[in-house]
Amino acid sequence: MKKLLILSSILAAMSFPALAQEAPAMDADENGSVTLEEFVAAYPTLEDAETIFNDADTDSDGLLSDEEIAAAYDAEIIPEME
Ligand SMILES: [Ca+2]
Ligand SMILES: [Ca+2]
Repeated sequence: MKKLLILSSILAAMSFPALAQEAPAMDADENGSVTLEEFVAAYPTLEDAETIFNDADTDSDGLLSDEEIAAAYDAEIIPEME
């Protein structure tokens, strides 16, 4: 009975990760930056994903930082996640 209670509180905690609302699920390996591969994986139906990625990657280092992603959302370069 006690084990069941612990399990359900673990599951409840996992269902509500902090910042889930803020951080897009693009950074699959959660290393703080998004590669083109991760970007494409997050938007499998997006046409011209590479072009959009390069537009969003303002310092052209091949990675999207949190700031670049936020700016790209603001500029509507990246469509809102469904
Ligand atoms: Ca990553
Ligand atoms: Ca960049």
